[in-house]
Amino acid sequence: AFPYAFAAADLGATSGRVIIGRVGRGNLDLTELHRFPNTATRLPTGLHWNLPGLYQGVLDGLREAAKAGAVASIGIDTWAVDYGLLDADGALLGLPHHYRDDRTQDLAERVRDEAGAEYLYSVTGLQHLPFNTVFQLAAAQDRAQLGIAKTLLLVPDLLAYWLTGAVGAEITNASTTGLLDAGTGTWSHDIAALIGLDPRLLPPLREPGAFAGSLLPHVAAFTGLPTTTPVVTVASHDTASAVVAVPATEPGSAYISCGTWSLAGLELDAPVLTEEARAANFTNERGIDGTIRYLRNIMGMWLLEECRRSWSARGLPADLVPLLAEAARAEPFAALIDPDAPEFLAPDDMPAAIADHCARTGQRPPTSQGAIVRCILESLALAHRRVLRRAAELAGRDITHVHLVGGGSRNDLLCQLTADATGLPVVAGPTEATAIGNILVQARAHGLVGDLAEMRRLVADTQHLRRYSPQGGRRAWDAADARVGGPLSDPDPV
Ligand code: LFR
Repeated sequence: AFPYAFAAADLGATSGRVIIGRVGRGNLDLTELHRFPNTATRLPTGLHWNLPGLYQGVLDGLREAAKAGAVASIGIDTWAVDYGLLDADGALLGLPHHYRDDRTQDLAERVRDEAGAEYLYSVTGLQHLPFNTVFQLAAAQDRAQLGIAKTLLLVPDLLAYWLTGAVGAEITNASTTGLLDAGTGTWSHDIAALIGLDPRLLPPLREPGAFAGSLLPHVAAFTGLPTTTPVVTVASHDTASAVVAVPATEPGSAYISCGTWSLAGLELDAPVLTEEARAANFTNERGIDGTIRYLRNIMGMWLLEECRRSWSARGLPADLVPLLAEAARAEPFAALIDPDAPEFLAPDDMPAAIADHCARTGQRPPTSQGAIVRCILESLALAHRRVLRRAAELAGRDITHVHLVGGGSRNDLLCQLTADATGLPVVAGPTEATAIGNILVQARAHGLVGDLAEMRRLVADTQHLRRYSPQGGRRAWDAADARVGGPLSDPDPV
Protein backbone atom coordinates (compact mmCIF):
# COMPACT_ATOMS: atom_id res chain seq x y z
CA ALA A 1 0.00 0.00 0.00
CA PHE A 2 3.00 2.33 0.46
CA PRO A 3 5.16 1.85 -2.60
CA TYR A 4 7.22 5.02 -2.26
CA ALA A 5 9.17 6.64 0.57
CA PHE A 6 10.14 10.31 0.38
CA ALA A 7 12.56 12.10 2.69
CA ALA A 8 11.52 15.56 3.84
CA ALA A 9 14.13 17.79 5.43
CA ASP A 10 12.08 20.41 7.25
CA LEU A 11 13.96 23.12 9.13
CA GLY A 12 12.18 25.53 11.45
CA ALA A 13 13.47 28.41 13.52
CA THR A 14 13.99 26.24 16.60
CA SER A 15 14.54 22.73 15.27
CA GLY A 16 15.10 20.74 12.13
CA ARG A 17 14.03 17.21 11.31
CA VAL A 18 14.10 14.59 8.63
CA ILE A 19 10.82 12.82 8.14
CA ILE A 20 10.05 9.87 5.91
CA GLY A 21 6.70 10.01 4.18
CA ARG A 22 5.27 6.88 2.66
CA VAL A 23 2.70 7.57 0.00
CA GLY A 24 0.46 5.21 -1.93
CA ARG A 25 -2.99 5.54 -3.43
CA GLY A 26 -5.17 6.81 -0.57
CA ASN A 27 -2.31 6.41 1.90
CA LEU A 28 -0.01 8.85 3.61
CA ASP A 29 2.09 7.88 6.57
CA LEU A 30 4.87 9.84 8.32
CA THR A 31 7.79 8.75 10.48
CA GLU A 32 10.17 11.21 12.08
CA LEU A 33 13.68 9.78 11.79
CA HIS A 34 15.86 12.51 13.16
CA ARG A 35 15.38 15.78 15.01
CA PHE A 36 18.07 18.31 15.84
CA PRO A 37 17.99 21.71 17.58
CA ASN A 38 18.44 24.93 15.67
CA THR A 39 20.03 27.49 17.94
CA ALA A 40 21.02 30.86 16.59
CA THR A 41 24.46 32.09 17.59
CA ARG A 42 25.46 35.66 18.30
CA LEU A 43 28.85 36.57 16.86
CA PRO A 44 30.51 40.00 16.75
CA THR A 45 28.84 40.40 13.33
CA GLY A 46 25.35 39.77 14.68
CA LEU A 47 22.90 36.92 15.01
CA HIS A 48 23.69 34.01 12.68
CA TRP A 49 22.35 30.59 11.73
CA ASN A 50 24.75 27.73 12.23
CA LEU A 51 24.16 26.51 8.71
CA PRO A 52 26.91 23.88 8.45
CA GLY A 53 25.56 22.37 11.69
CA LEU A 54 22.03 22.30 10.28
CA TYR A 55 23.29 20.74 7.06
CA GLN A 56 25.01 18.05 9.13
CA GLY A 57 21.67 17.42 10.83
CA VAL A 58 20.10 16.90 7.40
CA LEU A 59 22.90 14.49 6.43
CA ASP A 60 22.51 12.52 9.66
CA GLY A 61 18.76 12.30 9.01
CA LEU A 62 19.32 11.12 5.45
CA ARG A 63 21.64 8.42 6.75
CA GLU A 64 18.82 7.23 9.00
CA ALA A 65 16.51 7.32 5.98
CA ALA A 66 18.90 5.13 3.98
CA LYS A 67 18.93 2.62 6.82
CA ALA A 68 15.13 2.58 6.85
CA GLY A 69 14.87 1.54 3.19
CA ALA A 70 14.76 2.88 -0.35
CA VAL A 71 14.31 6.64 -0.69
CA ALA A 72 12.56 7.78 -3.88
CA SER A 73 13.66 11.40 -3.50
CA ILE A 74 14.57 14.18 -1.06
CA GLY A 75 12.88 17.59 -0.56
CA ILE A 76 14.01 20.53 1.55
CA ASP A 77 12.03 23.35 3.10
CA THR A 78 13.00 25.97 5.66
CA TRP A 79 11.92 29.40 6.89
CA ALA A 80 12.05 32.12 4.27
CA VAL A 81 14.01 35.27 3.49
CA ASP A 82 17.53 34.36 4.69
CA TYR A 83 20.36 33.54 2.31
CA GLY A 84 24.03 32.77 1.83
CA LEU A 85 26.41 34.29 -0.70
CA LEU A 86 28.83 32.16 -2.73
CA ASP A 87 32.04 33.28 -4.41
CA ALA A 88 33.20 32.19 -7.87
CA ASP A 89 34.44 28.87 -6.46
CA GLY A 90 31.13 28.16 -4.75
CA ALA A 91 32.52 28.88 -1.28
CA LEU A 92 30.11 30.32 1.28
CA LEU A 93 31.02 33.92 2.15
CA GLY A 94 30.28 34.25 5.84
CA LEU A 95 27.58 32.61 7.90
CA PRO A 96 24.03 33.60 6.93
CA HIS A 97 22.35 36.07 9.26
CA HIS A 98 19.23 35.28 11.23
CA TYR A 99 16.20 37.32 10.18
CA ARG A 100 15.87 38.51 13.79
CA ASP A 101 19.29 40.18 13.60
CA ASP A 102 18.83 43.88 14.18
CA ARG A 103 21.14 45.24 11.47
CA THR A 104 18.19 46.12 9.23
CA GLN A 105 16.11 47.81 11.91
CA ASP A 106 16.31 51.41 10.69
CA LEU A 107 17.72 50.54 7.31
CA ALA A 108 14.58 48.76 6.16
CA GLU A 109 12.43 51.84 6.56
CA ARG A 110 15.05 54.04 4.93
CA VAL A 111 15.33 51.79 1.88
CA ARG A 112 11.55 51.47 1.67
CA ASP A 113 11.00 55.23 1.92
CA GLU A 114 13.72 56.03 -0.60
CA ALA A 115 12.38 53.53 -3.10
CA GLY A 116 8.76 54.41 -2.36
CA ALA A 117 6.62 51.97 -0.42
CA GLU A 118 3.87 52.13 -3.05
CA TYR A 119 6.32 51.38 -5.84
CA LEU A 120 7.89 48.40 -4.04
CA TYR A 121 4.47 46.94 -3.28
CA SER A 122 3.17 47.49 -6.79
CA VAL A 123 6.03 45.40 -8.15
CA THR A 124 6.50 42.72 -5.48
CA GLY A 125 3.19 42.64 -3.56
CA LEU A 126 5.28 41.75 -0.50
CA GLN A 127 4.44 42.76 3.07
CA HIS A 128 6.89 45.12 4.69
CA LEU A 129 8.95 43.22 7.24
CA PRO A 130 12.27 44.70 8.35
CA PHE A 131 14.07 41.47 7.49
CA ASN A 132 12.94 41.04 3.89
CA THR A 133 15.93 39.85 1.85
CA VAL A 134 16.02 43.08 -0.12
CA PHE A 135 16.63 45.05 3.10
CA GLN A 136 19.17 42.58 4.44
CA LEU A 137 21.12 42.95 1.20
CA ALA A 138 21.26 46.69 1.71
CA ALA A 139 23.04 46.24 5.05
CA ALA A 140 26.59 47.53 5.20
CA GLN A 141 28.11 44.24 6.34
CA ASP A 142 26.85 42.46 3.27
CA ARG A 143 28.26 45.13 0.99
CA ALA A 144 31.82 43.83 1.27
CA GLN A 145 30.70 40.27 0.59
CA LEU A 146 28.51 41.38 -2.30
CA GLY A 147 31.58 42.85 -3.97
CA ILE A 148 32.99 39.37 -4.50
CA ALA A 149 29.81 37.27 -4.46
CA LYS A 150 28.75 35.47 -7.62
CA THR A 151 25.60 33.68 -6.41
CA LEU A 152 22.91 34.31 -3.83
CA LEU A 153 21.12 31.23 -2.50
CA LEU A 154 18.17 31.18 -0.11
CA VAL A 155 18.65 28.73 2.75
CA PRO A 156 16.85 25.67 1.28
CA ASP A 157 18.50 26.28 -2.09
CA LEU A 158 21.88 26.48 -0.34
CA LEU A 159 21.28 23.14 1.40
CA ALA A 160 20.22 21.63 -1.94
CA TYR A 161 23.40 23.04 -3.48
CA TRP A 162 25.53 21.37 -0.82
CA LEU A 163 23.75 18.07 -1.49
CA THR A 164 23.87 18.24 -5.29
CA GLY A 165 26.24 20.95 -6.51
CA ALA A 166 23.36 22.45 -8.54
CA VAL A 167 22.10 26.00 -8.07
CA GLY A 168 18.60 27.42 -8.48
CA ALA A 169 16.06 29.64 -6.77
CA GLU A 170 12.81 27.97 -5.80
CA ILE A 171 9.97 30.33 -6.59
CA THR A 172 7.70 30.19 -3.48
CA ASN A 173 10.66 31.20 -1.34
CA ALA A 174 11.95 33.68 -3.94
CA SER A 175 8.59 35.45 -3.54
CA THR A 176 9.57 36.40 0.04
CA THR A 177 12.73 38.26 -0.96
CA GLY A 178 11.25 41.53 -2.19
CA LEU A 179 13.13 40.95 -5.44
CA LEU A 180 10.50 38.97 -7.35
CA ASP A 181 7.97 40.64 -9.63
CA ALA A 182 4.54 39.48 -8.42
CA GLY A 183 2.97 40.02 -11.83
CA THR A 184 5.47 38.22 -14.05
CA GLY A 185 6.93 35.78 -11.52
CA THR A 186 10.47 36.70 -12.60
CA TRP A 187 13.31 38.47 -10.80
CA SER A 188 12.83 42.22 -10.85
CA HIS A 189 15.99 43.77 -12.26
CA ASP A 190 14.58 47.20 -11.42
CA ILE A 191 14.40 46.44 -7.72
CA ALA A 192 17.81 44.78 -7.79
CA ALA A 193 19.16 47.97 -9.38
CA LEU A 194 17.55 50.08 -6.64
CA ILE A 195 19.74 48.47 -3.99
CA GLY A 196 22.75 48.17 -6.30
CA LEU A 197 22.51 44.38 -6.55
CA ASP A 198 23.99 42.74 -9.63
CA PRO A 199 21.05 40.67 -10.95
CA ARG A 200 23.49 38.01 -12.14
CA LEU A 201 23.73 36.90 -8.50
CA LEU A 202 20.13 35.71 -8.68
CA PRO A 203 20.00 32.11 -9.91
CA PRO A 204 17.49 30.77 -12.43
CA LEU A 205 14.06 30.25 -10.87
CA ARG A 206 12.69 26.76 -10.43
CA GLU A 207 9.17 25.55 -9.73
CA PRO A 208 8.11 23.06 -7.06
CA GLY A 209 8.14 19.61 -8.59
CA ALA A 210 11.22 20.27 -10.72
CA PHE A 211 14.30 18.07 -10.47
CA ALA A 212 17.00 19.97 -8.56
CA GLY A 213 19.93 17.57 -8.89
CA SER A 214 21.30 14.27 -7.65
CA LEU A 215 23.63 13.56 -4.76
CA LEU A 216 27.31 14.42 -4.89
CA PRO A 217 29.54 11.37 -4.41
CA HIS A 218 30.70 12.35 -0.90
CA VAL A 219 27.07 12.91 0.14
CA ALA A 220 26.12 9.49 -1.18
CA ALA A 221 29.09 7.93 0.60
CA PHE A 222 28.20 9.53 3.94
CA THR A 223 24.47 8.90 3.85
CA GLY A 224 24.50 5.49 2.20
CA LEU A 225 22.01 6.69 -0.42
CA PRO A 226 22.77 6.08 -4.11
CA THR A 227 24.21 9.04 -6.06
CA THR A 228 21.19 8.75 -8.34
CA THR A 229 18.81 9.79 -5.53
CA PRO A 230 17.06 12.91 -6.82
CA VAL A 231 16.62 16.07 -4.80
CA VAL A 232 13.21 17.32 -5.89
CA THR A 233 12.39 21.01 -5.64
CA VAL A 234 9.44 21.30 -3.24
CA ALA A 235 7.65 24.43 -2.03
CA SER A 236 10.86 25.29 -0.19
CA HIS A 237 9.32 28.10 1.85
CA ASP A 238 7.98 26.19 4.87
CA THR A 239 4.78 28.22 4.90
CA ALA A 240 4.12 27.38 1.25
CA SER A 241 4.58 23.68 2.02
CA ALA A 242 2.21 24.00 4.98
CA VAL A 243 -0.43 25.62 2.77
CA VAL A 244 -0.19 22.70 0.32
CA ALA A 245 -1.20 20.42 3.21
CA VAL A 246 -4.16 22.49 4.46
CA PRO A 247 -6.91 19.85 4.38
CA ALA A 248 -9.46 22.17 2.78
CA THR A 249 -12.00 20.25 0.76
CA GLU A 250 -14.73 22.91 0.54
CA PRO A 251 -14.80 26.52 -0.59
CA GLY A 252 -14.90 29.29 2.02
CA SER A 253 -11.84 28.24 3.96
CA ALA A 254 -9.13 30.42 5.40
CA TYR A 255 -5.92 29.06 6.91
CA ILE A 256 -3.59 29.81 9.76
CA SER A 257 -0.19 28.16 9.61
CA CYS A 258 0.71 28.39 13.26
CA GLY A 259 4.22 27.77 14.56
CA THR A 260 6.92 30.27 15.48
CA TRP A 261 4.84 32.62 13.32
CA SER A 262 1.10 32.62 12.70
CA LEU A 263 0.59 33.09 8.98
CA ALA A 264 -3.09 33.84 8.49
CA GLY A 265 -4.84 34.32 5.19
CA LEU A 266 -6.38 32.96 2.01
CA GLU A 267 -5.35 31.14 -1.11
CA LEU A 268 -6.08 33.27 -4.18
CA ASP A 269 -5.65 32.87 -7.93
CA ALA A 270 -4.12 36.29 -8.43
CA PRO A 271 -2.31 38.88 -6.32
CA VAL A 272 -4.20 41.79 -4.75
CA LEU A 273 -1.90 44.77 -5.19
CA THR A 274 -4.26 47.52 -4.11
CA GLU A 275 -3.29 50.46 -1.95
CA GLU A 276 -5.61 49.13 0.81
CA ALA A 277 -3.82 45.79 0.74
CA ARG A 278 -0.49 47.56 1.08
CA ALA A 279 -1.70 49.76 3.92
CA ALA A 280 -2.94 46.65 5.77
CA ASN A 281 0.46 45.05 5.03
CA PHE A 282 -0.93 41.94 3.36
CA THR A 283 1.53 39.90 1.39
CA ASN A 284 1.12 38.14 -1.95
CA GLU A 285 3.58 35.28 -1.63
CA ARG A 286 3.55 32.43 -4.11
CA GLY A 287 2.13 29.01 -3.53
CA ILE A 288 2.38 26.02 -5.83
CA ASP A 289 0.62 25.88 -9.20
CA GLY A 290 0.52 29.65 -9.56
CA THR A 291 -1.57 30.20 -6.41
CA ILE A 292 -1.09 33.26 -4.23
CA ARG A 293 -0.71 33.07 -0.46
CA TYR A 294 -2.54 36.19 0.54
CA LEU A 295 -1.68 36.51 4.20
CA ARG A 296 -0.13 38.47 7.00
CA ASN A 297 2.58 37.49 9.44
CA ILE A 298 1.46 37.50 13.07
CA MET A 299 4.14 37.07 15.74
CA GLY A 300 2.84 33.60 16.66
CA MET A 301 4.00 31.04 19.24
CA TRP A 302 7.34 32.84 19.39
CA LEU A 303 5.79 34.96 22.15
CA LEU A 304 4.99 31.91 24.25
CA GLU A 305 8.16 29.98 23.41
CA GLU A 306 10.33 32.94 24.39
CA CYS A 307 8.47 33.26 27.71
CA ARG A 308 9.07 29.59 28.39
CA ARG A 309 12.74 29.98 27.50
CA SER A 310 13.15 32.85 29.92
CA TRP A 311 11.19 31.11 32.68
CA SER A 312 13.22 28.00 32.37
CA ALA A 313 16.46 30.04 32.52
CA ARG A 314 15.19 31.50 35.81
CA GLY A 315 14.35 28.10 37.20
CA LEU A 316 10.58 28.61 36.90
CA PRO A 317 8.21 25.90 35.64
CA ALA A 318 8.10 25.95 31.84
CA ASP A 319 6.24 22.79 30.81
CA LEU A 320 3.56 23.62 28.30
CA VAL A 321 0.69 21.43 29.52
CA PRO A 322 0.45 22.78 33.09
CA LEU A 323 0.98 26.33 31.81
CA LEU A 324 -1.95 25.94 29.42
CA ALA A 325 -4.13 24.53 32.19
CA GLU A 326 -3.29 27.56 34.33
CA ALA A 327 -4.01 29.87 31.42
CA ALA A 328 -7.40 28.23 30.88
CA ARG A 329 -8.32 29.09 34.49
CA ALA A 330 -6.93 32.64 34.35
CA GLU A 331 -9.21 35.68 34.15
CA PRO A 332 -10.33 36.34 30.58
CA PHE A 333 -9.31 39.55 28.79
CA ALA A 334 -7.35 40.84 31.80
CA ALA A 335 -4.54 42.20 29.61
CA LEU A 336 -4.17 42.25 25.82
CA ILE A 337 -1.18 43.02 23.64
CA ASP A 338 -0.61 43.79 19.99
CA PRO A 339 1.47 40.72 19.13
CA ASP A 340 3.00 42.50 16.14
CA ALA A 341 4.47 45.39 18.11
CA PRO A 342 8.14 45.74 17.05
CA GLU A 343 9.38 45.28 20.62
CA PHE A 344 8.34 41.62 20.47
CA LEU A 345 10.50 40.74 17.45
CA ALA A 346 13.67 39.94 19.41
CA PRO A 347 13.53 41.08 23.05
CA ASP A 348 16.09 39.79 25.56
CA ASP A 349 13.35 39.05 28.05
CA MET A 350 9.88 38.34 26.61
CA PRO A 351 7.89 38.38 29.90
CA ALA A 352 9.43 41.80 30.68
CA ALA A 353 8.63 43.05 27.16
CA ILE A 354 5.00 41.98 27.63
CA ALA A 355 4.82 43.67 31.03
CA ASP A 356 6.26 46.91 29.59
CA HIS A 357 3.84 46.82 26.67
CA CYS A 358 0.88 46.41 29.06
CA ALA A 359 2.08 49.23 31.31
CA ARG A 360 2.63 51.50 28.30
CA THR A 361 -0.91 50.82 27.06
CA GLY A 362 -2.47 51.57 30.45
CA GLN A 363 -3.14 47.99 31.51
CA ARG A 364 -2.12 46.18 34.63
CA PRO A 365 0.65 43.76 33.55
CA PRO A 366 -0.21 40.10 34.08
CA THR A 367 1.85 38.72 36.95
CA SER A 368 1.29 34.97 37.18
CA GLN A 369 2.63 32.70 34.46
CA GLY A 370 -0.92 31.51 33.69
CA ALA A 371 -2.07 35.12 33.23
CA ILE A 372 0.82 35.84 30.88
CA VAL A 373 0.06 32.77 28.77
CA ARG A 374 -3.64 33.73 28.70
CA CYS A 375 -2.69 37.25 27.58
CA ILE A 376 -0.57 35.84 24.75
CA LEU A 377 -3.15 33.35 23.51
CA GLU A 378 -6.11 35.75 23.65
CA SER A 379 -4.04 38.38 21.89
CA LEU A 380 -3.06 35.89 19.18
CA ALA A 381 -6.67 34.79 18.75
CA LEU A 382 -7.67 38.44 18.33
CA ALA A 383 -4.92 38.97 15.79
CA HIS A 384 -6.15 35.88 13.91
CA ARG A 385 -9.62 37.42 13.86
CA ARG A 386 -8.46 40.85 12.67
CA VAL A 387 -6.23 39.47 9.93
CA LEU A 388 -8.77 36.98 8.58
CA ARG A 389 -11.59 39.55 8.56
CA ARG A 390 -9.41 42.05 6.79
CA ALA A 391 -8.21 39.44 4.28
CA ALA A 392 -11.82 38.59 3.47
CA GLU A 393 -12.69 42.26 2.93
CA LEU A 394 -9.65 43.03 0.83
CA ALA A 395 -10.00 39.95 -1.35
CA GLY A 396 -13.79 40.14 -1.54
CA ARG A 397 -14.26 36.63 -0.17
CA ASP A 398 -16.48 35.04 2.47
CA ILE A 399 -14.84 32.87 5.09
CA THR A 400 -16.98 30.06 6.50
CA HIS A 401 -14.33 28.05 8.39
CA VAL A 402 -10.69 28.19 9.41
CA HIS A 403 -7.98 25.54 9.06
CA LEU A 404 -5.30 25.86 11.70
CA VAL A 405 -2.22 23.77 10.85
CA GLY A 406 1.29 23.39 12.25
CA GLY A 407 2.66 22.97 15.77
CA GLY A 408 0.18 25.50 17.18
CA SER A 409 -2.70 23.19 16.21
CA ARG A 410 -1.70 21.02 19.18
CA ASN A 411 -2.56 23.90 21.49
CA ASP A 412 -6.19 23.21 22.43
CA LEU A 413 -6.72 26.51 24.15
CA LEU A 414 -5.41 28.53 21.21
CA CYS A 415 -7.65 26.59 18.79
CA GLN A 416 -10.74 27.18 20.94
CA LEU A 417 -9.92 30.87 21.49
CA THR A 418 -9.42 31.28 17.74
CA ALA A 419 -12.85 29.74 17.08
CA ASP A 420 -14.39 32.01 19.71
CA ALA A 421 -12.64 35.17 18.50
CA THR A 422 -13.38 34.62 14.81
CA GLY A 423 -16.86 33.24 15.46
CA LEU A 424 -15.97 30.49 12.95
CA PRO A 425 -15.47 26.75 13.23
CA VAL A 426 -11.78 25.83 13.40
CA VAL A 427 -10.43 22.58 11.98
CA ALA A 428 -7.11 21.87 13.69
CA GLY A 429 -4.37 19.78 12.10
CA PRO A 430 -2.29 18.36 10.71
CA THR A 431 0.51 19.33 13.06
CA GLU A 432 3.10 18.23 10.52
CA ALA A 433 1.61 20.25 7.67
CA THR A 434 4.97 21.53 6.48
CA ALA A 435 6.57 18.11 6.15
CA ILE A 436 3.40 16.73 4.55
CA GLY A 437 3.38 19.50 1.93
CA ASN A 438 7.03 18.78 1.21
CA ILE A 439 6.31 15.06 0.81
CA LEU A 440 3.20 15.56 -1.34
CA VAL A 441 5.00 17.71 -3.87
CA GLN A 442 7.63 14.99 -4.19
CA ALA A 443 4.89 12.36 -4.50
CA ARG A 444 3.32 14.38 -7.28
CA ALA A 445 6.64 14.63 -9.11
CA HIS A 446 6.54 10.81 -9.09
CA GLY A 447 2.99 10.80 -10.45
CA LEU A 448 1.36 9.52 -7.24
CA VAL A 449 -1.07 12.39 -6.65
CA GLY A 450 -2.73 14.97 -8.86
CA ASP A 451 -3.71 18.56 -8.30
CA LEU A 452 -3.90 20.55 -5.07
CA ALA A 453 -7.48 19.44 -4.45
CA GLU A 454 -6.43 15.79 -4.64
CA MET A 455 -3.46 16.37 -2.31
CA ARG A 456 -5.70 18.08 0.23
CA ARG A 457 -8.29 15.34 0.03
CA LEU A 458 -5.54 12.82 0.82
CA VAL A 459 -4.50 14.88 3.87
CA ALA A 460 -8.11 15.21 5.05
CA ASP A 461 -8.68 11.46 4.64
CA THR A 462 -5.51 10.27 6.35
CA GLN A 463 -4.57 12.77 9.07
CA HIS A 464 -6.04 13.27 12.51
CA LEU A 465 -8.05 16.53 12.59
CA ARG A 466 -9.94 18.11 15.49
CA ARG A 467 -12.92 20.45 15.25
CA TYR A 468 -13.66 23.45 17.49
CA SER A 469 -16.98 25.31 17.38
CA PRO A 470 -17.22 28.90 18.54
CA GLN A 471 -18.55 28.94 22.11
CA GLY A 472 -20.20 32.35 22.03
CA GLY A 473 -19.07 35.34 24.06
CA ARG A 474 -19.34 37.40 20.87
CA ARG A 475 -19.78 40.71 22.73
CA ALA A 476 -16.78 40.15 24.95
CA TRP A 477 -14.58 39.45 21.91
CA ASP A 478 -15.89 42.54 20.11
CA ALA A 479 -15.05 44.62 23.16
CA ALA A 480 -11.61 43.04 23.44
CA ASP A 481 -10.99 43.73 19.76
CA ALA A 482 -11.91 47.38 20.22
CA ARG A 483 -9.34 47.57 23.05
CA VAL A 484 -6.35 46.50 20.95
CA GLY A 485 -7.20 48.69 18.00
CA GLY A 486 -9.54 48.58 15.09
CA PRO A 487 -8.81 47.69 11.48
CA LEU A 488 -5.32 46.78 10.39
CA SER A 489 -3.73 49.84 9.04
CA ASP A 490 -0.61 50.43 11.06
CA PRO A 491 1.98 51.71 8.61
CA ASP A 492 4.96 50.23 10.43
CA PRO A 493 4.14 46.80 11.71
CA VAL A 494 7.09 44.63 12.46
C1 LFR B 1 7.64 30.77 9.00
C2 LFR B 1 8.34 31.75 8.09
C3 LFR B 1 7.45 32.87 7.63
C4 LFR B 1 8.46 33.92 7.30
C5 LFR B 1 9.35 33.80 8.49
C6 LFR B 1 10.75 34.32 8.31
O1 LFR B 1 8.52 29.78 9.43
O2 LFR B 1 8.89 31.11 6.96
O3 LFR B 1 6.60 32.53 6.55
O4 LFR B 1 7.92 35.20 7.15
O5 LFR B 1 9.38 32.41 8.77
O6 LFR B 1 11.42 33.62 7.31
